[in-house]
Parts: sequence; C-alpha cells; structure tokens
Amino acid sequence: MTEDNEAFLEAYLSARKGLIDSALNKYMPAEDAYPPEIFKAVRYSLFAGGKRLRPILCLAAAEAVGGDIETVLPIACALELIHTYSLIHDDLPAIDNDDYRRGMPTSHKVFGEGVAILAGDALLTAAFHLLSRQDLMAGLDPRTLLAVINDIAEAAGYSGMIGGQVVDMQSEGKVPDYETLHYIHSRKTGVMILVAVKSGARLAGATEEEIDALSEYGRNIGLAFQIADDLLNIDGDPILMGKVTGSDKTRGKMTFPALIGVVDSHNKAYQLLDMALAGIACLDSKADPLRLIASYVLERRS
Ligand code: GRG
Repeated sequence: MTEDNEAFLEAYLSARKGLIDSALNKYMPAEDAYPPEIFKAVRYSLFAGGKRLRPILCLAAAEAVGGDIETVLPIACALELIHTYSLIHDDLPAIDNDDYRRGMPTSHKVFGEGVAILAGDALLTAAFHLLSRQDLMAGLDPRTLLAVINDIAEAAGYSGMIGGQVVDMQSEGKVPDYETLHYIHSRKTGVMILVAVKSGARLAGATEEEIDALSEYGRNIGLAFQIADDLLNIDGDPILMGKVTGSDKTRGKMTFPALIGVVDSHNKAYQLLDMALAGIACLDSKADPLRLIASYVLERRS
C-alpha cells in the first residue's frame, strides 16, 4: 500500500469508527440502567476498543453503490452487537477459556461467568431489537429490510457462525483437512463479514449484479481475514493483539498454517485478496475504500 493510501485509510477507518461508536452509544441503554450489572457488562465489551470492521464494511459497501451511510448505520451497528456477543461467548471457560481480549480482562473474568453469558445473550437479542426499530428504519424499504434481517439471522445461526464454531470445537486435536477447515473458517468468521458487505449493498439499493460482485468480495476477504488471524496467532505481537498468541497450536486447533504451513497460508490469503479485488473490478472509485480495507485485512497487526 502506498503512503498516501495508508494515510487515507487510517483517516477513513478512524472517522467511520467514530461514527459507529457514537451511534452505538446512542442506541444502547446507559450503564446505570437497571439492573446495572448487565448494562455495565454489555458496555464493557462493546466499548473495549474493537476495530468495528464488520460495520465499517457494511457502510463501505453501501457507499460503493452510491448509498447513504446514515440510513444503513443502525444495521451496521446491529452487526457489531452480534460480533461482540460472539467474542464474549468465545472467551468463556467452556469454549476458548481466554483471560484477555483487546488487552483487557475478558467479560467472565470481570463480571463472572453467569453475567458474561447473559451479556452475550443480551447483545444478540439487542441486535434484532435494533434491526426491528421502526423509528430508525423509516427510510428503508420494509421488504429489503426483512430480507437483510433474514440474511443476518442465517449468518449468525446454526448454518453460519454457530455451525462453524461447533465444527471448530469438534475438530480440536484432529488432523486438518481442507474441506473441514474451509467449512470452519468460512462459517465461523467469513459469513458475518460476507453478510456485512451484502447487507450494506442491498440496503443501499444495489443491483443484482452489484450484489453478486460485492458478495464475491465479501466471501473472499472473509476467508482471508480468518487466515490472517491464524497467522497472527503464530507471529503476532501479543502486546498489539491484546491477548496471548500461540494458543491455536497449544489447543490443536484446525488452522490454515496447521494444514499447509505459514508460507502457503500467507500466499493463500493474498490469492483471496486478488480474487476479492477482481470481484469488484466492475465498480467505480466509490468502491476504493473497500479495495483498501481488503489489503488492511491482511496487513493488520491486531
Ligand atoms: C453461542 C456458546 C456460544 C458461543 C458462540 C459463535 C462463537 C461463539 C464464536 C465465533 C466467533 C469468533 C470468535 C470467531 C473468531 C473470529 C475473530 C478472528 C474474531 C476477532 O475479530 P476482530 O479482529 O475483533 O474483528 P475486534 O477486537 O477488532 O472486534
């Protein structure tokens, strides 16, 4: 990436993150709402410094087809609520048993396991509550919104993120094979990234051709994102990542480096980047932020 593109992307990501953070702050109940323990736990994880990649992608996809990002903002925020829930539950003792995330103690370490489980549940429910708020959705076509809610529910559920997580857990300690690994990565992580891009495009009134192009982009960067995550778990800086590295190997997780090695995993991720960019070659310069985000997904250090 050139220095100019790097500077543009940094400013772009920071501005979008600011927009998303203030919308989330507005949509979520105050920390001292009753009962305070649950609202504190929800806000603790929601405002713990996440990159906001999924909502940013949702807004950038809308922008790429000439849409209005303010209209799509609540849907983008709902995706972040689902993402935050998945991280809280992923860190639980029964799943990955992680003590730190983003440099801070995980939810169950601060609030106890019971409240952490409920905070995750509350965030998932809050996402669909937000998606069905008539006051915020007034500018959207109801049929399109319903189709988007359906896509998001499918992506987060047993055929998507949960399915991927289940197979991920069941595959620990097993000899990796491509088919299983592709299933895990494309569902556990990829599908929420894909649905973020697709939802933004659909809500912004994209044509079927544009939706197909952006889906191709989303599918490829979704998988590339998880391969980059596998690589960061090996050679990432624990300080920048805010969590321990090396855990995938200790747990015998099925990952791309475990299947094909570090160098080929790196090459595979860049191949996917090329495919993502080729997918949106038909879009004009309004898709440039998406092009830069695709490189960022692979070059990020946290
Ligand atoms: C329902 C019991 C129960 C568990 C759900 C679904 C699930 C657990 C976990 C799957 C989600 C998951 C943690 C996938 C890994 C993907 C990943 C690399 C997450 C980190 O995403 P970033 O880097 O995080 O975007 P930030 O911190 O920036 O928000």
